[in-house]
Amino acid sequence: MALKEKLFEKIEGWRPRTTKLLKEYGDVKVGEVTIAQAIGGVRGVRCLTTDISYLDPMEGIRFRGYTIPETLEALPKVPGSEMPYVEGFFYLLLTGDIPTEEESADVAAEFKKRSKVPGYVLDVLRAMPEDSHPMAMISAAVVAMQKESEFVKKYNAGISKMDYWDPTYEDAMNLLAKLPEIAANIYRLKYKNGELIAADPNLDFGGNFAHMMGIDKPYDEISRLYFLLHSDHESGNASAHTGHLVSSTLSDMYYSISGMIDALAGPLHGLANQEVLAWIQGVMKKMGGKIPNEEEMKKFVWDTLNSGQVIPGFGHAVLRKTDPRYQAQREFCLKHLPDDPIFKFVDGLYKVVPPILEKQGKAKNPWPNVDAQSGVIQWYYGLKEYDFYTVLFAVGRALGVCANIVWDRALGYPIERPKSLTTAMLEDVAGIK
Ligand code: CMX
Repeated sequence: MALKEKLFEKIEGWRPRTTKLLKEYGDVKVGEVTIAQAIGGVRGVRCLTTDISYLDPMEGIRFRGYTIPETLEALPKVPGSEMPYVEGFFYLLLTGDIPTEEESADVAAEFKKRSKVPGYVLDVLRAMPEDSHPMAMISAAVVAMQKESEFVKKYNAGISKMDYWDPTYEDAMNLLAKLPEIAANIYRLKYKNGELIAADPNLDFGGNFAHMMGIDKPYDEISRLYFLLHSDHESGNASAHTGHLVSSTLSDMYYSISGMIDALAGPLHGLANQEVLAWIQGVMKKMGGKIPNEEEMKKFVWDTLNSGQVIPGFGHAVLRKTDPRYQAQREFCLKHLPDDPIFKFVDGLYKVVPPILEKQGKAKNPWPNVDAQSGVIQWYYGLKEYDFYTVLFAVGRALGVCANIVWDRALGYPIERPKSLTTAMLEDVAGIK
């Protein structure tokens, strides 16, 4: 069944569940909030709802109930490729169903129809200072397209609340279809003398992105894997939550995804993937280009910690085990680039860092996250400009956040507005005189 039709069927089936929970069980308690949580970044407070993915602290992410290996196994593959269509994966995120080959191809055709990037986006990108960060560029490119929003047009014409999901879905499809070209253009503008490569209408989302980047096979495979792995991590992480929060005001998809990108650009979140490579390069420079041995690595890790910095690519707010997104990329490396020196370095860190973080006794999770491994693969296949890495994360994350926002509208989630307390009020709650 075509994506939009299937989505509507799912929405109609889902709405009574949300309405029943709200109307009949609205007073049932989900949990309590401690002072540590009110001060400490709302960590662990269960106060959001999403059905697109769920993050178990020990097991890691499941997309619509499927683990990463199950997702990769179940989805229809691009012909001649080991990896699934990103387009089919978006079908899964939106509907919860594994698409058939035909349904996957339908979404690919829909994206193709909507993929032409307006000329003014390039003008905006070209007008930005040469030393603009690629994340600032993609955020600006997305928000520049805000005037295209179908939601805004329909809202201004007086659409019913029950139908908000429809133009929101249109905005999601229109925006996602353009992201590979926008991202590749940013790369070519910034690092390849502005020599852009035209899209190939015969290629899928991941394949076309690799083509427009100007990087040979198997970079198309990495792109598909990368976009899928980075898509969603339930809705409390900073980028997904920002997208949700912005859209909860009925701001459209363009504003929401631009905000999502801005949150992802912080070094404690998506930017950690560039930080990992920068850190490794820094160490190698100090070693005169040589890969440090285990003892030397331990010293660099302690030096970094003792200078008050975090070890990028390690730790997580929810996970308490090695991130399966790290594992999936590690398996790719073991298969395709087992002897690469940077991979060996990162693999060495996998042995060295967790016991040190445990000994230091601060990080609740000493294990590597998705960002520890992702730069290695990019570097190996020729993408050495590591301040571009988070843009790849952003294209992937947009898939999950767009799916979430369409469902937020479908289920009528209200404007988000947690309650603040003052320090004095917390002291009162604590019984401090
Ligand atoms: N290196 C050194 N110290 C770390 C650490 C790391 N990798 N991870 C956590 N800690 C420290 C924290 O800074 C904190 O120290 P203070 O008490 O001095 O403030 C303490 O351990 C407790 O933190 P936590 O509860 O374990 O972790 P948080 O939920 O507060 O933060 C995260 C999670 C990811 C921001 C943190 O682990 C970190 O900074 N990691 C390095 C950056 C990184 O890889 N980010 C990417 C995460 C994945 C993503 O979103 O892309």
